[in-house]
Amino acid sequence: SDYKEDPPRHPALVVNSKEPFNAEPHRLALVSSYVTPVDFFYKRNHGPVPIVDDIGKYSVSITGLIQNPKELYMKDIRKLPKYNVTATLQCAGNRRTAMSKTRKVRGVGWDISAIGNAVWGGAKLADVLHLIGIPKFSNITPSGGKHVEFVSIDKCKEENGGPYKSSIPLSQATNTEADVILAYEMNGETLNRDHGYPLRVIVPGVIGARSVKWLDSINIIAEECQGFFTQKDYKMFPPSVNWDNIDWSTRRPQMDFPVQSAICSLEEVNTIKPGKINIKGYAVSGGGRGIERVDVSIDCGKTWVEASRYQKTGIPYFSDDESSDKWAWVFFEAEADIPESTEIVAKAVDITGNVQPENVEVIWNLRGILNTSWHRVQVQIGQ
Ligand code: MTE
Ligand code: MO
Repeated sequence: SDYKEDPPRHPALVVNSKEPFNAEPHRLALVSSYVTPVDFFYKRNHGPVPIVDDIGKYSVSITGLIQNPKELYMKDIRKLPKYNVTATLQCAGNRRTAMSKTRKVRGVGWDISAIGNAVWGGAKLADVLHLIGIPKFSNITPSGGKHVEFVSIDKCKEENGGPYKSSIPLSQATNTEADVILAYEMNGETLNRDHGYPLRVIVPGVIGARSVKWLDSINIIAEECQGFFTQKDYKMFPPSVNWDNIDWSTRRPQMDFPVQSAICSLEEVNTIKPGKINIKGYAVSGGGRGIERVDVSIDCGKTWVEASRYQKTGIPYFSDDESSDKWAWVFFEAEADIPESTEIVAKAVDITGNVQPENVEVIWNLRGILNTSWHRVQVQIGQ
């Protein structure tokens, strides 16, 4: 099969699906470094990893509702100012396995590690679009373009063998502050094949599905992308909607990620000796909204203590600190004395006061996306 050409992967990854390849790191590995090493960064593919072997010939075509369509080669993109944006990427399906426990959902099963934080190096999309004559901070082009569609090189069954694609609003694409990047580097190294070599989009603060890998073309279009992943997937439906009564047109494609947190220093069920334990995990919100607070409970959510927060080790994180990484997760940590078997819970609050929902039931949806419910782990006292 085409999967024979897929790149080698780190053996420590938990593989949720082999073909296409979907894998995540173990919980503890995830919080062992603020910038996730490439090898341990979750991999979410919808088809075989495409091969681009002649980088000199590789180009991105920019077409659609613009005056002068253009082919941009790697050298053209590298000529633009280079930015390094530290941004957390999270799959909308992160924590899906737990959502499936209340009622079955459809999709790849993920524990809590379909998320990672990387330094993405590349050109700003706003600069690329400026190069072809679209001013910064545009809402519409003279010919009526309002959305920017990213089309990949890969082929997936959801698109009947066609390429993966999705779109974002032109206003976001041309907003230099939104930091949308065409990345050719990840953590200071050339982007690897699994993560989109030679060029991928990074849309900070938005569900991973919009950050199209293996970029082939950029189309300026009037309506949002009509492809599968924008119209027939990655939409959040109410718990009443099932596969018999679903009407995809009634919901908008998910963009910003809601506030999320998870405990990574413990498994779902743990056996520990009575005494002190370290509760450590990540918290992140969408749209560049910082994390205001992380609350931790060691009595199933009856009482709470505030955890400490940091991005760089040893430096406390404050959501209004100019020097913090706006698009990146924060780690939280709390020490607790556990005398008896209990449930440990974490919930985060972002700067606008959004809080994670208490139960998964109230946000259950048939595609199993956006499980941002309070993260709960069980500890049992034993030997
Ligand atoms: N881009 C292409 N071309 N093909 C894909 O399958 N998967 C998307 C997105 N971009 C995908 C893609 C999804 S759902 C996610 S969560 C992220 O890429 C995953 O990026 P990663 O594999 O670098 O972690
Ligand atoms: Mo995803």
